[in-house]
Parts: sequence; structure tokens; C-alpha cells
Amino acid sequence: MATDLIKSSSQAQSLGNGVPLATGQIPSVVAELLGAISIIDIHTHLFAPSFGKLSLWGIDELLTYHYLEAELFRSSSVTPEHYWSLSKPAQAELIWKTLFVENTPISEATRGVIAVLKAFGLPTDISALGEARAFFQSQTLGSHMQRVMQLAGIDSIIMTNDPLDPEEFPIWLTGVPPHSDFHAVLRLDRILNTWPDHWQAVAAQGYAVDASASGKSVAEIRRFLADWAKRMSPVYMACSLPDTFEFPSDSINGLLLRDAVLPTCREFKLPLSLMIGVRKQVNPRIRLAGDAAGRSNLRALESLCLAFQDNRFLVSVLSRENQHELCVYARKFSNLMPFGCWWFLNNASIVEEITRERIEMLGTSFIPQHSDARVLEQVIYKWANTRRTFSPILAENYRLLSEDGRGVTRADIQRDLDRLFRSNAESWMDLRPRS
Ligand code: RAT
Ligand code: ZN
Repeated sequence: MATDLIKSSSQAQSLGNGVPLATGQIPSVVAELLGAISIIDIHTHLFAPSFGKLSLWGIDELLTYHYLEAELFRSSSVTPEHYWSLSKPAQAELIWKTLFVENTPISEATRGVIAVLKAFGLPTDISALGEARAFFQSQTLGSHMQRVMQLAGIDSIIMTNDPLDPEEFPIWLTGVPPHSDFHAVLRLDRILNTWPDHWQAVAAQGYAVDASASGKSVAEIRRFLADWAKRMSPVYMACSLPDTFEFPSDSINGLLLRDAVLPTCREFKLPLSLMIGVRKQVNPRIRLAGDAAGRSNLRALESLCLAFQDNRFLVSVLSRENQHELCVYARKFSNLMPFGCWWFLNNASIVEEITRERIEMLGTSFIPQHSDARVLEQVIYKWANTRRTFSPILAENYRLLSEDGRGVTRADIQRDLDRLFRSNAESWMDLRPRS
């Protein structure tokens, strides 16, 4: 054992792992190690292949991503109603023509499609759609998925699984075979946010609940959550919450959170992911693209972290204005793990700002990013963008540290990247393959 340690430390020395880097070397070493690390993607909307048509991939799905649909309606006179009446290939063609042919694809979401085409060696010019379609049609999902994950530099994909989604829950009831790269998450939005619209779906699964969550409903919802936790083996439970979220609260949301969700998380030793600040359907005409963002009062989060110290909270906030407060709360509560630059924040300029303040305030004790991918190949561009934005920020912090008197080694950088992109997630979630 001792000899092994001596051997590995001398190997490290000979690889330069233990020698402080010259400040000029730091950026390239950070870029190299960040390029090589295999990342755990802690929040996506992707599905393992066994979920069949819920697993989205290919050029038509990429082009009809709701981030691009929102952009379509800004650059085309097509009405949402007409757009929704089209077939998926026709929708994809309209978005291609509008955003990629008639306009230059310089937005984050349009550039992403270009980066995916390039990653597969496909043309990116105006005539590319036909060739891209032929390419994706010739792929088989299993091997294509492996290639995509390798190109993205990720090895674990954490899904979003809704036990009340009419298309998804029957698949779980027939049995989902474990997949070594995919992990489940028990998503609670329909239960916590829109109980009056969904209690009947819970009742239809055999639980004695009512519209106002009264009487034995809470106990029954706990039984529902426990049954689904056993069925899915989730790595955490999750809910997105409006900017108006309050806690404590006498609302159904507050009651179910306190008396059903948090106790079940404790029972199954699961963190709860709260994604706070979404304003759902401010423009329902554009469907999934119709949600917006709002600043939240994070005193609600303070109350949760303080009152439930045996629960762990993975938290992302959608408003730029809430980011600094989130870091402050993470400094107060070790049961709070900030994660990701969510949705409208996942743009280089904002990611840069958020990441800088997180490093300055939290060191490496946060999870910098998740992809939120809905279409498989999106992980390629989203993680490339994260690496591209993150690398100079980390290098800059190491340069400052070196100048302040503490040399930085390759081993330091490797350890920090491991923590940020892997072990912070691994220590909060059980990512062992389920049997
Ligand atoms: O980023 C998105 O795709 C959003 O539509 C949401 O799905 C969000 O990420 C969420 O998980 O609620
Ligand atoms: Zn999401």
C-alpha cells in the first residue's frame, strides 16, 4: 500500500502533476483537462431508448426545439396556430428556412444546431437539411447514443420522469429495464403546482385523494410517492416552481411539500431539486415556448433549508437577479447545492457572470451546469459551450491564486474539475447502476 502510494506520487511528479504550473501554462492545462473529463449531466429531458418515442433525436427534433420555436415567431409572420397545424417535418423546414437560410444563425440555440451538424461532419450551409435528414435516418439509436455521449464528453444522463404524464407512466407500469447511463428523477410539478387539475390522475392510479388534498389525501400522496420511488429508483425528486413561490404557506403546494414530499425524500434519502422562478404560459399560444422568468423571494428557500436540515436541496433559480442571493444562502446552509445555469440563463454572457460569482463565493462546492437537453444531440453543443465558457474563468481564478502565492498543479486542477463536474453530484445522488 505504502509502496503504491510512493509509486503513484512519483508517477504524478514525473507527469508534472505535483509541480506548480507557470501562469502561462494554466489556460492550456485547464482546457486540456476540462476537455478530457467525463461529465455527469444532472438534469435533462432525455429518455433511455426503452422509452420509445419519448426519446427524441435527429434533425427534425433539433429544429423544432421550443427555444427555436420562440425565435421562429420573431422572424416569421407565420401564426402559432398555423405552425401547430403543420407536420413535424414541415415545422422543421419552416424553422430551417426562417432562422438558418433567411437569417444568420447567431443566437445560442441556432448556433447549437450548426455545431451539431459540424460535429457529425455534415454540411452547415443552406442546403444542409436534406443531407442531415439522410444521415440521421441511417443511424440506429443505441450506437448513435453512444457516439453522441462520447462527442459530448458525458457518461451519465439524468432524466426527468413524470409519474402523471399520460404517455410516460404506462411505460413505467410495464417495467423499464435499467440502463447503465440513464438515471431517473421523480418529477412532481403536476402534484405540487397544479393539484386541482391532476388529483384525479392520482386517484385513477388507486390512491384515495381529493381535490383539496384534505383528510387522508396527504397520507395517500405519501404512499403514491413511495410507490413511485420504489418503481423508478430516482436519484432525486424535482419540481419547478413559480416566481411567486412561498414557504411556509397554507396553500396545497406548501402543505404537500411539508407533509408529503419532504418526509418521503427523507425516508428514501433523496435530495429535492427545486427550480425556482418560472412563469408558466405567459403566452399560451406558443405552447412550450410560452413560459417566462420572474424574480423570486428566496426567503422561501431560507425557510426550507433552515426548517428541514435533514433534507438536501439542489437548487437552480431562473432569474438573473436571484443568483447572488442563492450563493449567499449556499454559504449559510450546507444542505443547499446550487446547480446549473437554467434555460434563459444558459447563454455565455450570463453563464460567465454566474460562474464567476459562484467560484468566488463557493469555491468548488457547487454543480456548474446541466444541459437541460430535450433532444439527444443537444448535449454535444451544450456541453461544448459549457467547456468553452468555463475554461477561461477557471484559468483566471488559478492565475489569481498563483499571483497571490499558491502555485497550482495539474493535480489541483484535476481534483477541482472532478469535484465540480462529477463528485459533487455523486455525493448527493446515488448513481450506482440499479438492478
Ligand atoms: O429548459 C427547458 O426546456 C424548459 O422548458 C423546462 O423544461 C425546464 O428546464 C424544466 O425542467 O422545467
Ligand atoms: Zn428542465
